[in-house]
Amino acid sequence: MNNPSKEVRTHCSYMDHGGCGLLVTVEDGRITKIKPDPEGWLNRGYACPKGLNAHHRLYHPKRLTQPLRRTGPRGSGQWEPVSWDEALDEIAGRLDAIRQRDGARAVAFALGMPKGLDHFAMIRLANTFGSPNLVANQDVCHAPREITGVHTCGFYPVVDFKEPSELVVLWASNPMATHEEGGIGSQLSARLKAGSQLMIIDPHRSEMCEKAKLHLQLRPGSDAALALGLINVIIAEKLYDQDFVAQHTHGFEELAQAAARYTPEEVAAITWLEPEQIRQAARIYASAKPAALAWGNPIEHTNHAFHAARALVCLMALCGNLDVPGGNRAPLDPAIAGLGAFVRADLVPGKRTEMISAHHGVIPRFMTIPPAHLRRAVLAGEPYPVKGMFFFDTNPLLIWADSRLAKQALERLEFLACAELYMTPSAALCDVVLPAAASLEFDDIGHYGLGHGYILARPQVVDPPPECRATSQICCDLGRRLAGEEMWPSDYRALNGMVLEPSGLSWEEFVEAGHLQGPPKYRKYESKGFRTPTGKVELMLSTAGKFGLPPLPAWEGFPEELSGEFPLVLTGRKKLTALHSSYRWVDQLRAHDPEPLMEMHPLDALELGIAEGDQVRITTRQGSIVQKARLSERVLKGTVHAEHGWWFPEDPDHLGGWDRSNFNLLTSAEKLGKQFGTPNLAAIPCRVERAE
Ligand SMILES: Nc1nc2c(c(=O)[nH]1)N[C@H]1C(S)=C(S)[C@@H](COP(=O)(O)OP(=O)(O)OC[C@H]3O[C@@H](n4cnc5c(=O)[nH]c(N)nc54)[C@H](O)[C@@H]3O)O[C@H]1N2
Ligand SMILES: Nc1nc2c(c(=O)[nH]1)N[C@H]1C(S)=C(S)[C@@H](COP(=O)(O)OP(=O)(O)OC[C@H]3O[C@@H](n4cnc5c(=O)[nH]c(N)nc54)[C@H](O)[C@@H]3O)O[C@H]1N2
Ligand code: SF4
Ligand SMILES: [Mo]
Repeated sequence: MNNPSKEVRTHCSYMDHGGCGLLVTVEDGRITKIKPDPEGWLNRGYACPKGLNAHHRLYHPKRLTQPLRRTGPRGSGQWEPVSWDEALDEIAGRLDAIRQRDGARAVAFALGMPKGLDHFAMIRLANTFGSPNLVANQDVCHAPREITGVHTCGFYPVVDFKEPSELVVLWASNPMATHEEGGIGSQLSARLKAGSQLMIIDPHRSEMCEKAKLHLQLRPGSDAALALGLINVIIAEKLYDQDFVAQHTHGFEELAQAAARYTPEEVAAITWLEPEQIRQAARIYASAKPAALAWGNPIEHTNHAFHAARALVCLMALCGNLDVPGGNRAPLDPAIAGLGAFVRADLVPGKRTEMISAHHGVIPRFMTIPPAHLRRAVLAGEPYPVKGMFFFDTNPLLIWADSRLAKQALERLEFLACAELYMTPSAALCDVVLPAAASLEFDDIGHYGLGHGYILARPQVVDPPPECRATSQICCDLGRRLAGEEMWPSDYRALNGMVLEPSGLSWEEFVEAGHLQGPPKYRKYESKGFRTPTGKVELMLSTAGKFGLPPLPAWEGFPEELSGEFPLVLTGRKKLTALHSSYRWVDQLRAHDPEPLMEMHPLDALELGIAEGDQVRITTRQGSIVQKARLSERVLKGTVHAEHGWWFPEDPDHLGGWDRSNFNLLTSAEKLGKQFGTPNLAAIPCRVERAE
C-alpha cells in the first residue's frame, strides 16, 4: 500500500448480511473515511452507520495485536505474549494430542454468523482434521428455513426484490435494519417506490408498518398457527393457484384436511388477532400476483421452527409464488467452486452418522452441530465427550442459548483457543488467543456458500497491524500443521483462487467486476420439476417416514405457557446500529447504542410502577437480567422486546459484565426442536420489575 492517499472500492463485510458497495479513503496507509458507493450493485449509494464506521474497529487502542497464552486461571485476565509459531504449534499440538488419544471427533471447531470466506475455510479445517463436529448457530439462523425449503420444494425460497411484485410480505423480517440475504433494505425501498403493496407480520410496529396495507401484530411465537390459518382460508375460499397446485404439488388433499381445523376463529385465539384480520391477510396474499415473502429469523426462534417454516413454504406454493419473478426465487450460483469440493466434505464420509447431533435425531441434511448438543457432549459425554475446541467469528458466551451452560462448557474443555479482534468474554476463557485481521485488511469473497446466487469482491484496503493475520490464513497455518502441507496452501489468497477457478477470472478481474451472479432463470420447475423425490412441491412430505419428520405442518402449542408468575411474552429483534455482541467496544458504534434497552407497553409499565428510563429486571424461569425500560406503544400490551448480545467491554471484570444484561441468561437449552436442535429465543414467558 504505497500511495499516500487513495480511494478503494470494496464491499462492506462482517457487519450484517448486507453487501453495500463502499468507497474507502486511505491516507498514509490508514483508513480515514468510508462513503457509500453510488454505483454499488446492491445499495446504490446507501450505507448504514455500521458500514460508515467500520474502520474504527481497526484502530481501537485495545484491539488484540499479538498472540496471547493464558498464565493464570481461565477468565482471570492473565496472559503472556507469544510468537505466532509458538501459538500455532501449541494449538495444533494440543488438538492433535486430543485426536491421538480420543479420536478426531473429540475436537470441535466453532463459528458464528457467516461473515466471509473464512467461514468455509474453517469448515475445511474441521474436515481436513477429520472431525465431524463443526459447531455453528444455524439451529437459530437459516438452517430451519433452508433445509425445510429443500425438503418441501427442493430449494431455499429467497425473497425476490429484484423483480416487480404486487405485494411484499415482511413476515418476522425487518430488512430495513438487517439487510437479510444481501443489500435488500434499499432494494425493498425501491420496490415500494415502484408501487408494491406491503403487508407486515410482526409483534413490533416499526415505522414501515405505517406504509403497510395490513400489519398483523401477532403474539410472538404464534407464526405457525397464523400461517396455518392463512392456508385454511385460502383453501376454504378456493383462493389458491389451482393450475399450479394441480400440476406441481403433492399432498394437497392431505394439507387441506390438516388445515381444516385452523379456522380463523381458532387461530385468532392463539395469535391475539381478530378472525377478520386473518381472512383479510389470506385474501391479500392470495390475490397478489406475484407476492414476495421475506421470512425472517424469528421463524427459527422457537422449538417449532420446522412447522413454522413448513407452513410458510406451503403458503408460497399454494399461491404459485415459488421460483417466479417477484416471488420467492431459487437462485442459481455463478460458475464458481461448489461448496462440497471447497470444504472437502469427502474427507469425513461418515459425518452424517458420527456427528454429535446424529445421536439427537436431527434432520440428516443438517450438517452443523447445534450449540445445545455440543454442550451435552462436553458436560455429559453424550453421545461421546468433546475435549478441545477452536473458534472464531463467534462469541458463544453471549449468543448461545443459556449462557451459564455455555460458560460451564467452555470452562470444562481441556483445551480452548480462538482468533479475535478484541478480548471478548468468550476469548477471555481461552488458553490461547490469536489476533485476527479485521475485514478491510484482507482479500475476501462475500456471500459464497449462502445460496444468494452471487458473490461479492471484498479486496483488501489496508494492511493489518504487523502481528494480525486473516482468519483464512490462520486456517491455512493450522491446516498445514494438522492435516499436512499438501492439503493447504501457504497463502490464504489461494483459497480465493479455488473459489474463482471455474469462472476463469483472476482475482484482479473479479475485483474489477465487483460481483458475479448466477443466471436469472425462473420457473425452472416447468422443464425439470422440483428437486424433491416426487418432483413436486411436497405439501405433504414423501420422505416423512424415512426421516422421522411430521408429514404435514401443525401447530403444537407455545413452547412454554404463561403463568401468574411469568405473565408477559419476551422476544427481540436486531437493531440497525449493532451486530449481535460484536463491536460493543467501538465508541463510534456504541454511541448509537450506549446501553441495553427493552421495550414494553406503557399500560404494563403503569401496572408495574415502571417509568421511562428505569432500570428493570427481566426474569424468566431460566434467569434474570437488567436492561433500561423504554415505554412504547409500538409493542403489544403483554409483550417485552429486549436486546441480545449485551456485554460491557469497559467493565473492569475480565468477562466484560457478561452476566448483567445478556439476553441468553433468560433462554434455556433444555427444550429443543428435534429437527434442528433449536432452542427458544422468542416467545418466552417472563416478568418485569423495577431493579434496585
Ligand atoms: N443490524 C443488524 N443486522 C443484522 C444482524 C444484526 O445483528 N444487526 N444480524 C444478521 C443475522 S445473523 C441475521 S440471522 C439477520 C436476521 O434478520 P431478520 O430476519 O430481519 O431478524 P430480526 O431482526 O431478528 O427479526 C425480524 C423481525 O421479527 C420480529 N419478531 C420478533 N419476534 C417475532 C415473532 O415471534 N413472530 C414474528 N412474526 N415476528 C417476530 C421483530 O420485531 C423484527 O422486526 O440479520 C442480519 N443482519
Ligand atoms: N437471544 C438471542 N440470541 C441469538 C440471536 C437472537 O436473535 N437472540 N441471534 C442468533 C443469530 S441469528 C446468530 S447468526 C448468532 C450470531 O452469533 P455470532 O456470530 O457469534 O455473533 P457476534 O456476537 O456478532 O460474534 C461475532 C464475534 O466475531 C468477532 N469478529 C468481528 N469481526 C471480526 C473479524 O473481522 N475477525 C474475527 N476473527 N472476528 C471478528 C466479534 O468480535 C465477535 O466476538 O446469534 C444468535 N443468538
Ligand atoms: S447496511 Fe449492512 S452492508 Fe450496508 S453499510 Fe450497513 S452494515 Fe454494511
Ligand atoms: Mo443469524
